[in-house]
Amino acid sequence: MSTFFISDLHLSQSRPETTDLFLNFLKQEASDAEALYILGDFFEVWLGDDILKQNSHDNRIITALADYTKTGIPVYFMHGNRDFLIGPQFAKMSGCKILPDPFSLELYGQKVVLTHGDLLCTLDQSYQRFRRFVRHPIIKKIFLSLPLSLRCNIANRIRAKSRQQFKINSPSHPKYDVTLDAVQEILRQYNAELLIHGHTHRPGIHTVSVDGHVAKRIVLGEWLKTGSMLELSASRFELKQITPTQWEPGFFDFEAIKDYPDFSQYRHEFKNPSEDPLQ
Ligand SMILES: [Mn+2]
Repeated sequence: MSTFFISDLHLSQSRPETTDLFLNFLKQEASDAEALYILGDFFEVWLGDDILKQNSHDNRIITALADYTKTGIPVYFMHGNRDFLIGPQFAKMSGCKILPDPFSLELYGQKVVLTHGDLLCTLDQSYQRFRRFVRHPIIKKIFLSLPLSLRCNIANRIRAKSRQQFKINSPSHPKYDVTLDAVQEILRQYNAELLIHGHTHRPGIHTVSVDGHVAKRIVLGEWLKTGSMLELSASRFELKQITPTQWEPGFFDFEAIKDYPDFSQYRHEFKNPSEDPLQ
């Protein structure tokens, strides 16, 4: 039995292939998971639970999650910067349990800390200020009380501004990645041996030294035509690529998949448990 972690699916009706990939993932790869953790930016944008009444795309996903959680597999959901307005109605309908960010737990004897990842990008101070502002309970309450058209308008303006920023600084600019200080601090604060996050779209497994101890940082990748997931069990962990299993006309794009990073390098087997730095 193993636990699955995903993030940064950015589900939206404009990218139906990613939605199909996720719905298929629930039925296939994740069908025998012990638990599924979704670490934020599950949706491209979320303007409030009340829009569910009029959005068939999002309803399809919620129904699939509800069917999945009804099988007895718990799904834990953490907010990302794009879907931090997901609220209790979503949780009730989907059967997901919402976790605070960050969240720590013990899994297979290891102390693990989970976070979406934006909190760790401490070089981007203006974003951190913006984050604190928009997540203030009063600001959230005011925003959610606005008419939907106005909420869309505000969200579009914010996105246009962030696209503009990307024109000035390329997405590979260090300010869009985590800082070593923030990583060490969160590992120290939770006394954790393993940190799992997404957000940066830079999948990988890193070793971090914290006060003389060795810890690991696993970064989940974004979902496009293929997906990224971490499978964690008592004896191994693997950062895997998820590919569409069924050929559908106009959907399975070999050219796009060819360019995707090779995930086989992220496979780790613990032949001797005592050699495992996480044990
Ligand atoms: Mn994010």
